[in-house]
Amino acid sequence: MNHTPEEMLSIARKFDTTGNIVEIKPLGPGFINDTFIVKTEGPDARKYILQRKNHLVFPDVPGMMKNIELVTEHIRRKVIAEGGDPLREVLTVTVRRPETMSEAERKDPAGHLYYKDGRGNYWAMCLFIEESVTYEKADTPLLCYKGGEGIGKFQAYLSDFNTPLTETIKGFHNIRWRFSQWDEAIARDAAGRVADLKEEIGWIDSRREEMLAFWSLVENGTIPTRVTHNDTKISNILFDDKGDVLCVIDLDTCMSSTSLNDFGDAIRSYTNTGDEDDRNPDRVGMSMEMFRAYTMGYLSQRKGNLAESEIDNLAFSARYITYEQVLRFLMDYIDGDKYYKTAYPEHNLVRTHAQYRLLQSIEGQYGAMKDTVYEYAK
Ligand code: GN1
Ligand code: MG
Repeated sequence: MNHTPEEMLSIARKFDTTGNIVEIKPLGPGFINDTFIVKTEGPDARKYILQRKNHLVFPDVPGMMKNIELVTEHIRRKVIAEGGDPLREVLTVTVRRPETMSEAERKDPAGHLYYKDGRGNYWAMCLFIEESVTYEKADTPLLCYKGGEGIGKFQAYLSDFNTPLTETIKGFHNIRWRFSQWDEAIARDAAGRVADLKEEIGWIDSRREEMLAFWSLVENGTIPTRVTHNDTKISNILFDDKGDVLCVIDLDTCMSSTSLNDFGDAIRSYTNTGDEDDRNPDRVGMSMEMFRAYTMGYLSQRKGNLAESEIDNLAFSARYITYEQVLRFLMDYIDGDKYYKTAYPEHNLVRTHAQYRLLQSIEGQYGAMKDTVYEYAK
């Protein structure tokens, strides 16, 4: 569903940019949303990020944008109080130009935060943060340490955030909910692929009980609920040129859940010696050195603030989130590739195999991971 340059320009002009818009170009390999960079010229020229938010994945884009406004305003107050740069250390949402808003949009409490075009697409904009660096992989332990420290700070900023947030994706990291989707996907067999996936389906089935046992601890309150990011892979973090975390981006899934999601998903991403979708599973595995560095950085910020149940399950969260990712890639393959963008027909199956190899590697090093957590939690 492509938009003409004229349509893109007219969409971008709905937002309150400074300067004259001179260029709109696609950016990055996002799996869910379509992202563009918008350049303006003139004395107050700037760059902006324009996104078409995937409303099939996020059914309540207005609610999601309201979450993002609330969370970024909260963090901005903290950044200012610490003497930081509020335009670089937290995302800044670019609001609508008031004169482009309809009466209904003015009445909508989130109406200034998004534009819905004539085709039913939702668009939102934020400032582009200049001189920031992103990574697809973590190549050094220092980068892992810094990434852990950055997410630790992000969670600390939000530790006193008390406004209820919209659940932007139902049951996002709730494995009980994922299993109900999974069982339906298997029964539907929409793409006729189930018969050829006996082995892969077995990987999911054999771990069902231990995953449910973990999630029960969240459901019964043993593991507390906090405001968490829920998508902490390395490419969702901006670093500065000194290697410190500058800003946490991609706040679409920021909502209440367990802080363990953020640790687990980061370990899934930072410690992988191969790629998330590596065609050669022999390249894939968890680097204990990277695990140690990330854990050290994260706990340097959070150790006094986590419950014992969180510390006890920190290492397990990497198994949980990686398992969930295997399930989600495989379920999408079974469904006929409806959720994740794919670059080739078997892409979701390749992702499934690569993430499964990572899961096995994490399981094999689980004892050492727990020891490392306790070492830095002291
Ligand atoms: C998606 O949106 P993005 O590319 O940061 C996905 C994550 C997955 C990740 C796998 C909303 O993240 O949950 O872990 O791909 N986001 C959503 O790379 O489903
Ligand atoms: Mg992202």
